[in-house]
Amino acid sequence: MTPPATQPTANNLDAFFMPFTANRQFKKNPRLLAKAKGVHYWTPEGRKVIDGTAGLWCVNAGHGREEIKAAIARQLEEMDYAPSFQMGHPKSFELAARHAALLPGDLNHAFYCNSGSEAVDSALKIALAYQRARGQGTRTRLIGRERGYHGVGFGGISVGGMSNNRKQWGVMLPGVDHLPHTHLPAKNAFSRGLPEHGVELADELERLVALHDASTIAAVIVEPCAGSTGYLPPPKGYLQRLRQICDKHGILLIFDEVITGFGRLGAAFAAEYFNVIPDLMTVAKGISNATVPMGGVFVRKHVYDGLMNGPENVVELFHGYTYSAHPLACAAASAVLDIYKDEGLFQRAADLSGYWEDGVHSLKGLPGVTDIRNLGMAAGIDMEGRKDAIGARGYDAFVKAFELGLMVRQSADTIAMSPPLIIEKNQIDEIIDIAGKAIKATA
Ligand code: PXG
Repeated sequence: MTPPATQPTANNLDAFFMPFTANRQFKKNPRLLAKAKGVHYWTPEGRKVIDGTAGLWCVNAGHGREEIKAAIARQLEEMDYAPSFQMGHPKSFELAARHAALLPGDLNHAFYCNSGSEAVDSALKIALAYQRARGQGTRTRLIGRERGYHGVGFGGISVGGMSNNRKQWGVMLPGVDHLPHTHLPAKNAFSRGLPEHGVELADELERLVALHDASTIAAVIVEPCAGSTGYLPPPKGYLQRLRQICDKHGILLIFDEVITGFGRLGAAFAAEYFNVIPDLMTVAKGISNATVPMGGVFVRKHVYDGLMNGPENVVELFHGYTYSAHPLACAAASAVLDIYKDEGLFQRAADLSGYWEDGVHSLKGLPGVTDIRNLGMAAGIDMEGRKDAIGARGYDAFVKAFELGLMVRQSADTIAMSPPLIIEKNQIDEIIDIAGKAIKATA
């Protein structure tokens, strides 16, 4: 028998059932990436593409980092795998202590998993288990937010608020409600940084408490800045208000920092940036610079302690993954922390964010651009869509940008950009230039 070809060729793209992709459209005209270094990708034909999205908001320290590669290789040599159920390996404890030291407030325990979706479902389960352990077992309701993205597990899509990610799956988890989203273009269009209007949208949580009663609500989960839906920084004072209402009613606050964590806002975490400490925080992506899949849930002392209340010989949380704290992921995550620290990348992001803001807002006035938003090293650009074809212009702009040598993300007719934090000013100029051309070409 002839062995199967190893090179992707025009006639063997069929077997891979691609995630979040129009498979048939893609396979007719594929966009392939074959090599990456620094802030660039190269296609198999050798065409250079600047990475305006840090992969999928995850390669914060840039591609092909030798230090991470070396750490993973060393770990693979030493020990490929060890279980974390009733066993342990040193690097997982070391990494958790390092994360605890980096985290604000008393967020000082780390639960590890392999993706943002797992982090979210783990956090929701920890929240429910905690409420039960403290004698509040009637608190089973979970509150998310419209336009929220919390990954693709059943918990995550239930609290999530993007209809395309929900409508195929029926009723999902019962007992979930949603806060309204915070996108108010009529009042806040072209805000630089935090939008002025909308703090009162946090009070909608009081309305949900009045409706359901606090005794039925376990937790609220929000992204500090909604990412996937097209980047929506929170209105001024909004997260602080949510924190106050949660405290008042004994509701846990979960920040999904899968995108905002590890430097995107110019601080280690959004919790630090906003000085609002959630009870639980979910992370992934930048935790390992996307080299080895990894996610995590960081929990505050009272949540961890609250779960340590039964007999000492009984498992406190019947939850975990074969690959929780995988040695290769821990080695990578530790090397990434060294890079973030040694290169001062979070501060670098803070220092560059003004230049980035000026750059993205220079696109105001291009045909059909209806809003531009930014915070830290990310931005969202809304474009007027085509009549009866939601998302068609956004898709065309994404393809055009790729043809012109820039990778952006598209959500309906919104373009999102979030470059690696090692980006240089002249490379920001290049990103803005190409994004502008792609927007113009698709008007
Ligand atoms: N929470 C948030 C806030 C996310 O942004 C997840 C959870 C899920 O992570 P995993 O690792 O399970 O994918 C995410 C993921 C986009 C895009 O285009 C964003 C994500 C994933 C893919 C695409 O904006 N975010």
